[in-house]
Amino acid sequence: MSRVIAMVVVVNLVVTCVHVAAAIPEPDVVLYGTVLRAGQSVRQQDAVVVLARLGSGQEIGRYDFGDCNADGVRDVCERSCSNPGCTGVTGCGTARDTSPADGLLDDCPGNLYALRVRTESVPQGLTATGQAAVLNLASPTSVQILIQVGGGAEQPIRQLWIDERGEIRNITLSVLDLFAFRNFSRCYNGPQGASPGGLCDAALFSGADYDDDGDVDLRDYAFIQSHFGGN
Ligand SMILES: [Ca+2]
Ligand SMILES: [Ca+2]
Ligand SMILES: [Ca+2]
Repeated sequence: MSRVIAMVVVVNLVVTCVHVAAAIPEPDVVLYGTVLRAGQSVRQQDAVVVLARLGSGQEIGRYDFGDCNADGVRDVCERSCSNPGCTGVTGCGTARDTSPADGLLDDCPGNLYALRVRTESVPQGLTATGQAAVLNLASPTSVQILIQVGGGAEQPIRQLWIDERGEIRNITLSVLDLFAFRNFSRCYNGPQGASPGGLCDAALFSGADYDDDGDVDLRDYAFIQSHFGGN
């Protein structure tokens, strides 16, 4: 009897080991660039957060303009303990701002966002963690990019397909408002069309390609309509 129990335990252990074999972490995909809100660039220390989520809702990336170095200390306090609400805050007044001395923390990308999106590969026999975009050329992972302003509700602002490890992309993100529609109009060039140039630079074109299929067409217009944030 005890031998049978021992065998069951061994089998269970083997099954458990196979079951929990997790995916292989891969280099993050990095999105960077300007975030536009009402036609203006969001600036470092503004209360704006950019997030990446899987279809399940799982967060797989976050960039907080208010804590751009992600050290848990609001950057406005990191700059100076005498800023409003910063007296006595641990870590206040410790920011480096010398190269250049421009009022922006040195260890952050100026007034740009830099959103690191976690990725993983899942060879046969391993299991996706659900905490990262799975890399699969035949079936790219759909990732939603959202924006949160002033601690309010998250608003979808872009769809993204991820299938390449370590990719770095310059994309102008925008709250979906009338200014986003204006930029869409500048970049609109129909299905499979390339950027028309002029006022539509590469980052803006990529930003107006809301469904991430390489063109700026009426499907992208439909994305603005369905996620329009007003004004
Ligand atoms: Ca900080
Ligand atoms: Ca600086
Ligand atoms: Ca498109």
